[in-house]
Amino acid sequence: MERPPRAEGLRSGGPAIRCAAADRRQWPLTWAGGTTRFVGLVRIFSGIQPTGRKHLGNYIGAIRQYVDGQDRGDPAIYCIVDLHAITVAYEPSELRERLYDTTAILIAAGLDPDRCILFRQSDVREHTELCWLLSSVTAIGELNRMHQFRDKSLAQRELVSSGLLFYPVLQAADVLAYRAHEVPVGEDQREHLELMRDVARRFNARYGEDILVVPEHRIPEVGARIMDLQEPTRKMSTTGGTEEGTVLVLDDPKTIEKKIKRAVTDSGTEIRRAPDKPGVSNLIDVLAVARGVSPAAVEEDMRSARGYGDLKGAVAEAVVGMLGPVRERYAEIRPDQDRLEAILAQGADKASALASDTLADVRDAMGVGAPQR
Ligand code: AQP
Repeated sequence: MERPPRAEGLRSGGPAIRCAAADRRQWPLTWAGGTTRFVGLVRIFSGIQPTGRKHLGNYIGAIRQYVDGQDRGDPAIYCIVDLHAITVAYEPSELRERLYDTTAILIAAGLDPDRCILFRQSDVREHTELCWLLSSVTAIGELNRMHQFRDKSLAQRELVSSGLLFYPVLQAADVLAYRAHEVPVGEDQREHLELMRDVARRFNARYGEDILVVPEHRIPEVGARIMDLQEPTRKMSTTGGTEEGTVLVLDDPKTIEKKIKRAVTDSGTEIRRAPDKPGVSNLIDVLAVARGVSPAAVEEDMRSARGYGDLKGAVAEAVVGMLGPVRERYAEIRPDQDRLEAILAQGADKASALASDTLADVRDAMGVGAPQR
C-alpha cells in the first residue's frame, strides 16, 4: 500500500480551524515554523465501541460523519475499540460477536475499506503502549473529574475498574498515535477531546514541540446530542437510556415507527425548537438530519401540520428511509465473518504502519528503549 504522507511537523491551526463548517474545502494547518498552509485533506480518526447495538444517536452523531470523512481523510481511520469495552462488566464470549456486528454495521452504513482504514483496536499494540507513556503527562485529578467516569462508575455494581478511570488516556492514545487532525464525535465526547488536547500539549511542551498533533473535534451542528425518545432530557444511550426511547440502527421499520410514535413530547401543539420543548426539539433535529435540511426548514415545513402526530409520522418515515438500507445491507454482510476478519486484519496492518512511526518518535523523545539512531 502506498503510505499516506506523514503528519510530522504539523500542528493543528488553532482557532482558524472550524470543524463544524461541513462545506469547508480547505483546512488551515500551521507548520512547525509558524507558516500556515491551506490543505484540502486532513487526517481523521475516530473510535466506536463494539456494542453491536448501535443506536440513532451513534448513527447521526458519529457514523454518518465517518462516512462523510472518507473522501476528506488522509487517511480516514476508524477503530472499533474492544479495549475500551472491557472497562465495564462484559461477557468475553460475546465481545467478538458484537465486534463483528459493529464492523458489519459500519460497512453497511457506507464505510468502504478501500477508502478508509477500519480496524480493531486490540490488533494494534501501539495503542496500549502509548496509553502508558501518556499517563506520565495526565493528571489523576483531571481523570477523576470526567463526567463519563463519574456516571459510569456509579452504574457499576461489583467493581469500578481503574480501566474506567483510564479510559480517556487510552482514547487520547488512540487518536494521538495517528497524529490525527480531526476527530468526528458526538457532543458527549467533548470533555474527553479537551483532555486529549491538554495531554498532547503537555507532552509536546515537555518532550518536543512537533511530536504530537493537537487534534480538533468535529461535532455536528445538528444531531450532536440525540435525546432518548422517552426521556428527552437524557441523551440516547446504549447503557443508560430506555429501551422504548432508543431507536437501534438494526430495528425493523415497524419497531422504529412504534418507538417514534410513542415519543414523549409536551402538552402544546406548536412544532418549534425551544428549551421547554426537549421532545419536540429532538424530533425536529432528527427529521432535519434524516432529510438533509436545517431544523428551521423543518419548522417551516411543519407549519401546516395538524399537531405532533404529523411530526412523528414524518420523523418515522424519514428515519425508516435512512436506516432501512443500512439494515438490509447489514443482513447481507454480517454472515461472512471471514471477510469481516480479513477487512479488520488488513486495516490493522495499515494502522500499525502509521502508529509505529509515532511511537518510535515518542519513545525516542522520552528516552525510553534503545536509541533509534
Ligand atoms: N445520543 C447521542 N447523540 C449523538 N451522538 C452520540 N454518540 C453517542 N451517543 C450519542 C456518539 O457516538 C459515538 C460512538 O459512541 P460509543 O463508542 O461511546 O458508543 P456507545 O458506547 O454505544 O455510545 P453511548 O450510547 O454513548 O454509550 P453509553 O451507554 O456508554 O453512553 C461517539 O462519537 C459518541 O459521541
